[in-house]
Amino acid sequence: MGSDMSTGRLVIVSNRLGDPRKPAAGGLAVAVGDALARSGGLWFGWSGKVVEGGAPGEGEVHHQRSGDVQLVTIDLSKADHDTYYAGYSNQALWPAFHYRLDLADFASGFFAGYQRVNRLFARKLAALLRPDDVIWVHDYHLIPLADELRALGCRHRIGFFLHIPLPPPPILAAIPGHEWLMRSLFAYDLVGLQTRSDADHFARFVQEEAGARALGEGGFEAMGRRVIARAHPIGIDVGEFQRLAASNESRQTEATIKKQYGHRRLLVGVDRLDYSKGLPHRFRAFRELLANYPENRDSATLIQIASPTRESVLAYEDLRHELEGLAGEINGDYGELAWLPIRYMHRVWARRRLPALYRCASVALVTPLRDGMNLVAKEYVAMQDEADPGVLVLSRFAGAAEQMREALLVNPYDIPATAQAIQRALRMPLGERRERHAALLAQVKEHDVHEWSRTFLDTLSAVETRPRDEAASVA
Ligand code: GDG
Repeated sequence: MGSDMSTGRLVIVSNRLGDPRKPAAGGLAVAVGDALARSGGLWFGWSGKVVEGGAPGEGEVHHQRSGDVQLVTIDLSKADHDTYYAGYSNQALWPAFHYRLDLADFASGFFAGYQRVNRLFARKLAALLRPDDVIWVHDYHLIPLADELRALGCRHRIGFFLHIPLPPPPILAAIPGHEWLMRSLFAYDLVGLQTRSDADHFARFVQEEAGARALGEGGFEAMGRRVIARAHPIGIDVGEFQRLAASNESRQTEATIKKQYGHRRLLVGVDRLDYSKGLPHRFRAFRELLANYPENRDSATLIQIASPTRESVLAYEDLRHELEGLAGEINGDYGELAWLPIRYMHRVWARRRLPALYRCASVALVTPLRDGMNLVAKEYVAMQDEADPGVLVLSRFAGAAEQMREALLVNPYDIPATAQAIQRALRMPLGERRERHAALLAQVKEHDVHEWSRTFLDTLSAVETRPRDEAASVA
């Protein structure tokens, strides 16, 4: 049987690390920071450094501390970075898991690099493990990590959380080596997915493709291994955002934006510049709004932050050009001397100034074509003035749509219908806005990031683990 987790050290593994002590770190650092600090934990991942000419499958390890937390990072050779990270993770798994097989590149060199780096991570991490550690692995870069650890004799409790969607079986089955990926997931004790529909896809896939037997309550058995796979939707740290919003800088930014755009209606979008986020569709819907509802001309202004990401990958460069073209066209067709319909910013907006942007916007456009969860939807809701809240227009294809039913849900592929929903959001009476917002805010507060990590780790600690000998021999 597995060890008692209450005494165990938490070990987080993710592709990149955050610094849990930095107040504006955001993301995973906030999510797991408390749990890491409480257990004097360890966080392991890639340092972000790429070594030109470095040997594949090797990398220097660095040790740092952040308060009570140990941060251990490893450099990657250029060959490993290009195949494991830019290649298999971001040009095969990312598009395929976002239902974009058309953009996926399954080059065999990518796959070999992915295996090699997971093996490297396992080897370096195994040397640091203590017997009662509990390991929590994050995201698609590291799916086979537990399998590699088990092959080295690791018997720890290991959980995995997939931050991106898990597509339905016919899409998964198109991935070369999908049997291997699926088998790797059975090396975990617990697999957390963002939504019930992702968990359904998992259940169908393992039963149809791996002949798994369902044991109830998300449990499955196949190949002599057992795994529990459940929906554990991620949330945000509402308190952290409230603190950011109360800061001087945030208040000043809010005042500046309000002064500058006082007589306009602001719409906001905050996304990484990724094709999954549906940005060209959003711009087209906004153009349709201006074309079909002329009262918005000279008034509605879309502020779109598109933070740079994965710029070495061609599909991202294409997207950037498409968006620049669209923004230019729309501004050219509709803009006036004193009004530009789209303020498109291809840069990172400081996190401490995000609340101001959310608070000034009457409408948030969160319209991904596919998204694991989408935290921006939750951040926007958390930052609204309860007395006069803005309206969230949310894609039904964001994981968040499963929880946030009171948003205006749209199909982002349907441009006229999305434009209509934006118009409805802009005209929504105060009473309806308050009612919808109150329900959404209660949801966001109840299911915050702390609840997410607590319930995941509680479930992991309660999983009945089996002797590992057979698992090690299967691997
Ligand atoms: C993956 C999944 C899942 C964005 N631009 C800027 C900026 N951001 C911040 C947002 C938000 C975060 O980054 C983005 O989170 P999302 O959830 O929207 O999307 P992904 O980055 O694709 O994250 C996603 C998530 O993992 C968690 O599990 O929800 O589905 O794809 O916090 O505010 N922050 C700053 N400047 C920017 O320009 N400071």
